[in-house]
Amino acid sequence: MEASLREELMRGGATVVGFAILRGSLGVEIAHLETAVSIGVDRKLNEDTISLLVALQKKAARRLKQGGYRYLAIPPDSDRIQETFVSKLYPSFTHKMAATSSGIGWIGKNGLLISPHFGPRLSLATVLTNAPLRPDEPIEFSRCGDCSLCIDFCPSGAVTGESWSRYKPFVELIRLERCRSHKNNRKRLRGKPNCGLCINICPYGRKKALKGLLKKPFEQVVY
Ligand code: B12
Repeated sequence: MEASLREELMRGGATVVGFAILRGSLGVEIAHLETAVSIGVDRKLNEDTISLLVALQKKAARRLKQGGYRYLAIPPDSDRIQETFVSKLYPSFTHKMAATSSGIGWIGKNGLLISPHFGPRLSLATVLTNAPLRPDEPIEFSRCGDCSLCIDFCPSGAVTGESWSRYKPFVELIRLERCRSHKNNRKRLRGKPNCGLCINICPYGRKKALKGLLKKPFEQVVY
């Protein structure tokens, strides 16, 4: 089922799809759905991306339902939906956890899921299920190395420079208050909160080298 589900989602517009077992990492309300289908789309987290991610989740859900399995689609932007069951799951669930666990990438110094091929430009959604999907290999350590571009270029000084690993997953990577207040200021001044410099500056997954900063994109660098 893994191969055909992955293929269907990729045909539907997913950039990457991974499978993971999240045993021991889920809250009690959802612990019975310990298998994750993690879906990444290489776009900005705008309305089109959200609609595509939601459509892909529906495809996955339909497939799982046909197979007689249970599922729960955790929406990409569920913090905007108040007072629903999924909106209350944040303390026990994050899309990034599903993505690292299914080998899609690691958590970079910029606090974002970084895919070796697409960098931090993926937006994420997850479908949890009790289907016995064979898991992919998790990525356990950061591959950011000595790179400090996101630290140097963050306009609010929010990136701490700490390194993520699966064994120290909640280390403070981003000073959230600084990131939030910068976004709020942008919203006040420009009408939109988007910043995204820590995405744009990341050399992973860039099509072109960063002129004067790096000789070649990181996707060609082997650690
Ligand atoms: C609240 C929120 C924010 C807040 C706080 C951000 C933050 N860093 O926590 C604010 C408003 C500041 C924000 C900003 C942005 N956000 Co935001 N945000 C969210 C939201 C809704 C919840 C995140 C959250 O609080 N989770 C709880 C905390 C505790 O977990 P976490 O930090 O997300 O993830 C940790 C765990 O997953 C853990 N982990 C990883 N692997 C494993 C494995 C195991 C076994 C375990 C136990 C743990 C573990 O490590 C992670 C880092 O500590 C998510 C959607 C979602 N539900 O996931 C989007 C999300 C994280 N945001 C996203 C994006 C794109 C952004 C922005 C780039 C938007 C923009 N253009 O400005 C910025 C980036 C800022 C930054 N550098 O972090 C994307 C990230 C995509 C990616 N490639 O990583 C998400 C996933 C939305 C999506 N559906 O794609 N965001």
